[in-house]
Amino acid sequence: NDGYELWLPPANDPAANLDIATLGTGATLDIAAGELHRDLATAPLPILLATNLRPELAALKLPGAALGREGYVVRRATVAGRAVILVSGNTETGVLYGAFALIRAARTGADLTTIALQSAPKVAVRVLDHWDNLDGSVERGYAGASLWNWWELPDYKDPRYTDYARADASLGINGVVLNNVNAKPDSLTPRYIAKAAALADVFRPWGIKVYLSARFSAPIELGGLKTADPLDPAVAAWWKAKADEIYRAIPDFGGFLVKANSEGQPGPRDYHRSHAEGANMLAAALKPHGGIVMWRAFVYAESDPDDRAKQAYTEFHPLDGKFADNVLVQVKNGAIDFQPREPFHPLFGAMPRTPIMLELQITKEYLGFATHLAYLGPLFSEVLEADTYARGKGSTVAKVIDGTLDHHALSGMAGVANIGRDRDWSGSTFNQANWYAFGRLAWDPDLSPEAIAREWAQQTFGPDPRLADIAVKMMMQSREAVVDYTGPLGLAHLMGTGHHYGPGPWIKDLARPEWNPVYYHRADASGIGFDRTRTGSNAIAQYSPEVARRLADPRTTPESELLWFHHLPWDWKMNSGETLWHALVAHYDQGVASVAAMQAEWDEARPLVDPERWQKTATFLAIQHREAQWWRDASLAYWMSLNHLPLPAGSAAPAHSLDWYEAQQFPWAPGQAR
Ligand code: BDP
Repeated sequence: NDGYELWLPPANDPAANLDIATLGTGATLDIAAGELHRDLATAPLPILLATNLRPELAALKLPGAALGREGYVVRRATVAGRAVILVSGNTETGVLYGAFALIRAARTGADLTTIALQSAPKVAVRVLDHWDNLDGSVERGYAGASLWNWWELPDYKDPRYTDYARADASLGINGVVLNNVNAKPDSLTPRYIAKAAALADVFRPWGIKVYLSARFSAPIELGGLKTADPLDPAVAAWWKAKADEIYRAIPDFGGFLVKANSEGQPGPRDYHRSHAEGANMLAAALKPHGGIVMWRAFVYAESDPDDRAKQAYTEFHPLDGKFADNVLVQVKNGAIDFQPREPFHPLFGAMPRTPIMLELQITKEYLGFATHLAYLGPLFSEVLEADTYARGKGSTVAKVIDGTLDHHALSGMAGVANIGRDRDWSGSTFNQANWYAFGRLAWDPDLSPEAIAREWAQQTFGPDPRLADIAVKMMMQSREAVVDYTGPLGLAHLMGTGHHYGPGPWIKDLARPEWNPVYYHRADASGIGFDRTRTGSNAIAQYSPEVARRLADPRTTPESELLWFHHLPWDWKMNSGETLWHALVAHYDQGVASVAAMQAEWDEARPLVDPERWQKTATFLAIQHREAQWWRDASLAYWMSLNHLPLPAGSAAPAHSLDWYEAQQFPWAPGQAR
């Protein structure tokens, strides 16, 4: 088993001969029926697929409005005198999602004779952001080359595109941004629009819309204009014509994703215009066609000497209420950059008049690439469950981004994809779970990451509960292990330069201060941590007063975020009574020990898993163990060079000197920006 079938291995039972019927016809309805034939081994009753609109179903009084455009009902019903399992929704897409829910239920051991499912997505725009370049490379991708074969498109539509769409649709993912946020203008040329249109044709019956990352300066590069100033009428006209052109090729085009004035990308600030003025100009071009703009708030400027963690808020908070109604502001989970743990971004809850979407990173840029096992469900849920207190207790990030807190119909969640052309799509079996968890949480941000892990494991490995138990146990400890060996107690951004793999807490000579790990940990002989309270950068003031009050005092700050918000002496007494230094060392040791525990657990799974997936995972865990040790040893060697403290009794000395760790080099690492 090479993992190609993801969590949807076909039942492969031609004898099953299931009785599956549809009322009416349609491409999506046919796909839904096909999926049930493909994936279900048995069913206790005939299965009937139909939209609620069918007169045959009128007597059933199925929920209508509650399902919205994409929700479904799956339940026993009697239709035309026959007992069936009915899969229904207001649209064919709803029926398709219902079919996948039925498959999921069957695969996770539900009794189909009593099945009664009803669900509608809480988030409207559920997109994967592919950071795929037109040259076939993937920025921060660790699973091979880009899935999109731009060379062969639009003529050849690799069947793999359909398999990809199946996987997305099985989770309810309804949008795909095809190209890197660091966008090239070429993706907006007629040649590439035709290629995007070919992919859109494949994805459409699976309920998936195509979006493009747009380079803000394209009117100059492609249109020959002198400026990309959003208030210049010629610029606005260029974008309007471009949008019209795209919609002629892709009538249901989703819209643009924009990274502007960030890390060298052009944007409205180049013309002294605001992000809102830039976004609204694009939004106006898309509006007549029903398209949206996803405008990223990931900005930090060279010219701004303030704490990097504050800059996005400083820039975007004053713009609340200034964005057009088809703009979503896309905010990363934390204020820095997809670290293994970050406190929630202060913009959540702070812009009530603007729909804010959440951006998560599924690809593990800062969590050991594809080789380390880190199940991200707990990371995703941690931010979703975080309470912003924006409208009092219970104002969770989930409620901000699903639009319920501030009554926005437009809502969204984006995940930076971890998908490439590797046979197993995501570089490892367990990385598939991160794609899965993102999709499930985008549908329902309140799902439990542990429940998601279990349903993923059962579908991926088969129904044996012993195996699912082992997999879930490993998964649920895995992300914390990475936090422990890379940056415990709120430390972050301590990685090597460029590739972002491996430890580099000593790095201090990069051109911009905030690129250097020393900027983030601020350690010296007397202490460690970034003071973001009133005596420091006062970043905590960007949170609601309730949250800020808790964060102002190290005693009431969660220990997991302690050094993110506070600079403390090495002998600071933790709540446990031990010193900060000893607690820090214990976390590093725990990180390495957790990986060893995962290895032992996976050994137990050996008789229960196919050899191919077992072996690859076992090998990767061995790499992870070696590198967890490296992270721990290199970090401790560095901290000790500053604090000159001995290690607590029982904690082993680093294997090498600090010089040795500092001298380690990578000639090449996958996924780097080019
Ligand atoms: C950073 C990545 C960089 C991306 C950037 C972004 O290192 O490659 O371009 O995020 O999100 O984490 O724009």
